[in-house]
Amino acid sequence: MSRISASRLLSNLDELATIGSLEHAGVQRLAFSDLDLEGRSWVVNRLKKLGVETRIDAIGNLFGVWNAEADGPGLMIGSHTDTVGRAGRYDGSLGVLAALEVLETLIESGERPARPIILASFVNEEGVRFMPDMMGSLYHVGSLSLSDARSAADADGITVGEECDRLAYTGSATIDDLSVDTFLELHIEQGPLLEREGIDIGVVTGVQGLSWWEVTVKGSSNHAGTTPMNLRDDAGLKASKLMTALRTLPNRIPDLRLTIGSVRYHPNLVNVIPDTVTFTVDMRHPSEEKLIHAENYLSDLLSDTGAQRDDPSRTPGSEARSDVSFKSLARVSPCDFASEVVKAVEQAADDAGLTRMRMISGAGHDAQILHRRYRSGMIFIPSRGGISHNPEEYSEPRHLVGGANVLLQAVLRLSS
Ligand code: HGY
Ligand code: MN
Ligand code: MN
Repeated sequence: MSRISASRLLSNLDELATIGSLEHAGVQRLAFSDLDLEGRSWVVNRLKKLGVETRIDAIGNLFGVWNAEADGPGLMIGSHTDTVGRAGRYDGSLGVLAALEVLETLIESGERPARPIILASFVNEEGVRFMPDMMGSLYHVGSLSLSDARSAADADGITVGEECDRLAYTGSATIDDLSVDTFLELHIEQGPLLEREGIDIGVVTGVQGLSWWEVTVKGSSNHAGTTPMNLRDDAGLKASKLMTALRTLPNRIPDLRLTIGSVRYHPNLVNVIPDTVTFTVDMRHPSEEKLIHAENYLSDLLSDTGAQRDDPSRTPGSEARSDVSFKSLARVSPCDFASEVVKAVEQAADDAGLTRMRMISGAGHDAQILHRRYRSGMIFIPSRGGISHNPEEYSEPRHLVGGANVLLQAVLRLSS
């Protein structure tokens, strides 16, 4: 059985992790930043050294096209190299570098599969600076227009379009000539299940749904010392009550995961009562129906005056609040991956002599978006302690190499 080069994959992972490495630990390559471009350029250079044609599209997605002359429809493998604020070195990068390693192994073998193989590195999968997340793959499948993507602005009002123009980040290429019909993504699990079960490979059958919201609570700022407590209109107090109430949703909706990960106060000063608090809500659920249920609860909770909420006879949303506004930042439905791709991943894990189990993904991924256009699937490897989006993120070399070998075997199976 052909195998990837373990040492080359591991040294590439180490090398890419030096781009954006943070002083104490971790990596930061926020989408559409200089470091993000440097990370993408590193991949472009490696592809060029391999003699693989590189294409950049209008939002900055990178494609490495090999074996384009083959007759069959294209098979796409990849992930993302942008990261969250204090990231580990494997989230996204493993999928792109394992795809690079598969290409290099296939080229070295001298064999020519029956279809073009395309490495993909999608821009702004994380969505931490510019929303929505999975922006590059949403654009690629036609779910997000270029103008909407370019007009997304960060907290300082800088837009994606401005950053793309400043960095000369984009191109005009497409891969439409390759009639891609399959996408496969290798990714770290970012959760505890595989490690807990002692299993090498997660055969991902689908991804849970995601619903992100931004909530803004208004009050009036005033002097912290002179203003009696009963005369305050404290946005901070009102926001904390809403946050506490929102956090009861998972008790009402089993398997709902709700996170309030970002809270911004204004004017954010020690001796001033805040007049504005903006916070985000990240909700996830494997069932579309339950996710909608959670969204309805959220909307009722945020629309109603506090007093009424305790009254069981109240009609939800009966009295709109003027001091609370909220908007959806991102929304992706749960998806089930193509059974033939799931099967190919299972067989590839067996080919590689690795243990495997079926599971759904707790985290959102580009594959969840590519699924709208191509039959898609994912391969997971264990994350130590289930930790991710954190410099402590770690996967053992044997699992990194094992995952890449399963990707290689799945590519061979899907392109025979
Ligand atoms: O948020 C997520 O689930 C992914 O890591 N972007
Ligand atoms: Mn990721
Ligand atoms: Mn991530």
